[in-house]
Amino acid sequence: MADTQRTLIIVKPDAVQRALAGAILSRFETKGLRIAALKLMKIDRPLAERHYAVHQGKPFYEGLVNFITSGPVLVGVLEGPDAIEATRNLMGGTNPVMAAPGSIRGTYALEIGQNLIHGSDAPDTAEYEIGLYFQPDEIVEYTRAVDPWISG
Ligand code: 3AN
Repeated sequence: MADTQRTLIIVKPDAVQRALAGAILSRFETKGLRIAALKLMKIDRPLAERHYAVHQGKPFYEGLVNFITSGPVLVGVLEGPDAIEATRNLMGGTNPVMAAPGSIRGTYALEIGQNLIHGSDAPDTAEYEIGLYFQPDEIVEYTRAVDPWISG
């Protein structure tokens, strides 16, 4: 059985403005992942800079920080077997033009700078990113009646 993991997702400002937030969240739910935390918020510049610290100095960094702070986002923690990789696969590749058909980016997006969704890329980044957005007591531990039919 796969390891249960937690991962951070951000439904980005373009998704909220395009009224795709619910549709995108629904993709993760129907996959079987459990929502362990969720909030609508505006990311301020200091938080965006901490989140995207690894991209500092890259040509797209400034645009990336401006974009993620440009409007409300839905930030969440998803939980489930191999949640990090499962989420990344559902998101599709970073460049939506190349993203797999059927993936979130492959279905709804065309521009790398407006690619709708963020998901942590590894266990250490997931832990770091969850800690940026949530206090430990904001993450809810529970099981759903369907969980044994999804995993276990
Ligand atoms: P992903 O979001 O697929 O994990 P990362 O972590 O490499 O991709 O990049 C973070 C974000 O930076 C991407 N979601 C995208 O919005 C932006 N980005 C990455 N590479 C580029 C690029 N070459 N040009 C413009 N924006 C980029």
